[in-house]
Amino acid sequence: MLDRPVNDLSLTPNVLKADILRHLTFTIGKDTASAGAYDWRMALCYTIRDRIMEPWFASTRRTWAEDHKRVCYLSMEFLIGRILEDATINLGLYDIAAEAMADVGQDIHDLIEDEPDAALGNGGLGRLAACFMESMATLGCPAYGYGIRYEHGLFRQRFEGGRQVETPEDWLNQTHPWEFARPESAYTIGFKGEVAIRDGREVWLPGETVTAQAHDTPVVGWHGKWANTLRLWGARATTQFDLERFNRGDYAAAAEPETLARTLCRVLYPDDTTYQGKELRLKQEFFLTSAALQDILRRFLTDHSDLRALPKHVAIQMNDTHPAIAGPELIRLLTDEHGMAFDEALGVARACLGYTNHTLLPEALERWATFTFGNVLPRHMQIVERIDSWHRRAYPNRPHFVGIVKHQEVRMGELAFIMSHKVNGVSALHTDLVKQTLFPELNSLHPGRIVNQTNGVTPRRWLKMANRPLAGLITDTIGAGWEADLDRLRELEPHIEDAGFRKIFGAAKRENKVELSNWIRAELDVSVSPDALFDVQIKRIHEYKRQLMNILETIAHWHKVRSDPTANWVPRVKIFGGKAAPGYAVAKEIIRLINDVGQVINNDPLTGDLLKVLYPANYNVSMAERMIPAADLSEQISTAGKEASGTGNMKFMMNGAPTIGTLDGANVEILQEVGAENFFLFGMTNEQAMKRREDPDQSKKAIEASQPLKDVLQMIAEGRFSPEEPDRYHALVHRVWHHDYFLVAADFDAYHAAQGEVDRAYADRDRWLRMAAMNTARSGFFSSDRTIKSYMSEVWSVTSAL
Ligand code: NBG
Repeated sequence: MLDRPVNDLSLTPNVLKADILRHLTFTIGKDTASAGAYDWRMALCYTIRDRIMEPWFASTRRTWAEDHKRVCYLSMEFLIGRILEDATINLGLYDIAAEAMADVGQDIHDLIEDEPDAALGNGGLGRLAACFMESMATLGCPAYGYGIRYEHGLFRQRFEGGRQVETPEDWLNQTHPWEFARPESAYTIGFKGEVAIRDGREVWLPGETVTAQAHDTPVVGWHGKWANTLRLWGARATTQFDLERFNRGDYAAAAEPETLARTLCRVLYPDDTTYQGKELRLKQEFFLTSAALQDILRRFLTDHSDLRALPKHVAIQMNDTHPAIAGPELIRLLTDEHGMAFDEALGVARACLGYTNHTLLPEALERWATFTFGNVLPRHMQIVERIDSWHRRAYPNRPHFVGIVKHQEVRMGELAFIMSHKVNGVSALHTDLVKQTLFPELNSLHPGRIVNQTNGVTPRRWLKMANRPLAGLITDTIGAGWEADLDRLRELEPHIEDAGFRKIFGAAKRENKVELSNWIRAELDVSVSPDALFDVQIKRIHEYKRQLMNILETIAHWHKVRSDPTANWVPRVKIFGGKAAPGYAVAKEIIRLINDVGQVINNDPLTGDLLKVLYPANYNVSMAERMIPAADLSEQISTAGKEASGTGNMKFMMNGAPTIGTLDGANVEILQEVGAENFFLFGMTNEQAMKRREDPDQSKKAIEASQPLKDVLQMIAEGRFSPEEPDRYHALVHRVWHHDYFLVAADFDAYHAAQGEVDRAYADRDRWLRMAAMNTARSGFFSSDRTIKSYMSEVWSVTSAL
């Protein structure tokens, strides 16, 4: 079915073509004879961008005219990926644009592939922020996303001899056609210095300053009905270039202010689960937060005068603790700069602020040494102490060990909690654990403050755009409109009984698998059969996500196949994707092991096409869009209690890939929706895992009891996968035997058995197709539209402006 342009029904390919040619000439400065892919892509981007202006301006005007309450989403990460295709589809312009490009001899696919992937995030947390921006635009929820315009996004990954090598990402080397620089929206951000008393009031006299300058990118929702702004801050030197010093020959000193500015927005910290005590990171967090809050107050004050009314007009969401300095900074602005009394300012700030927790891993909960914190933000240190003593007085039952400042550290989780009117977890299980294990005391002091908001993903990008064959089948079967009303996928269920439907469903999946196979051949020079079972684990490499268990099980499977290669095995293609934080040595060893194992297995003539192990480098959003639609099996095998939610799991489900997984994060809710018969559940629960860890010999016992696992570890230890360096993995093997905190050994047999069950199910084509289709049909709950509606009513008290 053809997409229709949504704003302008008279728009034809010819009209669009004229625009493209006009941009090619006047914006890009090229003629058709000399234009390359880059030029054509730019011309197309500007043409599409033009069509976003009208809904964008209209949305802004409407928000102001109606004085509508708005959401400000503060996040250190926005993992947006490519924009061209997504925007074109949301505007209903895809078919017209494809035709217009074909008319000038260009393939729109090639142009789409030419766009750099904006990787301003590490993983789930950043991609969630991007899905939320799209859903807020789709739902007409007035919103600003506030982030940092990193010069280098997440590093680019290469493999050298199987090892991860990082190189800088340079997405801004080319013009980024979607953004508008707003030099007039600039704010001074201070650091360090001292606090003085002036007229009886504290004033902060920063020792260093930089200027935050806005860059706006419009985010358009489904059918172009609404568009919001993603405002990313860049930094520039506040002080003028010091000509005097320069003339004296003191070049380095003359450039100091520029260096600070440049450094601030240079890199995204490549780490999503371990916290690094870097002063620069704290400065980045404050830079983002202060710029956003100053912007929020400036906008508010253009047509209001009473700052006490702020919570009626803005909801500010802190995406994890990274912007948790928002509490003290908002208090500082309200008191020091606008003269409000402390207690009143605290009340106003708390009524505006909400905090989303994204992880229970203790190493990811930010804490700053009071020395560092007080040095970088001396005024905020005072305010934090004042918040803490206010809280202690207001809640006299507060146990002595609870508080923001403890053991000479500022604890950002506690700060964010105390300064928010709502705190949320990101899946039902995670939220329970936040209540019981992370903030039990604060939870009982503030009953009802912690609420659950199960994550979701945007079906426009992850189904409509990424999986055309399946999206087409869905529209043909239940009609248009499901894209913005994903519960309607349930209407597919009765059709699953129909063999004809199942056949087309299978054909759609196969089409995606053929495409992925072709890509794999081109990228990795390995050929795989599209009829094999595509078993995919793509996510950050972390011990708790247990890629190690997956590769150990792969070896066990390989061993079995080798012992009887002519038996009736289900051919498998094991696909891995993901980056490890550069400083995370164990994760990097796991990457190397996967690559080493792949080398051996992929060249084993005995197993041939029965088993392949693939690990394309530099996993990112665009690679996910390619892999998820082609996946048969979704690996969600984290140690129970460790994955807060997961969002990849939801994308696979939508695209008709059943999950093999543990009772962790949103898997629990996926299982509930799809039913046990359509999910391969295995492994310990969180309670069992905690109990198991009490036994110091638990992993040893598990290995002794499992012949397959013992054999696998033996093979690795003997250097079967690293013959040139047999003891390469001694430390890793030793870890599994003796320090297996993530319970790889203890869950291994259950996982191995579940994989056997997967093989049996896949061998029965009809059974498999039913399972796969059922996953799609029951995935409606995981639309981020549902999540955002729930935030709007339960956290933000914001209504749709549509
Ligand atoms: C991640 C969790 C995921 C979750 C995303 C989005 C961080 C700190 N946390 O399980 O690990 O899906 O957040 O909520 O990146």
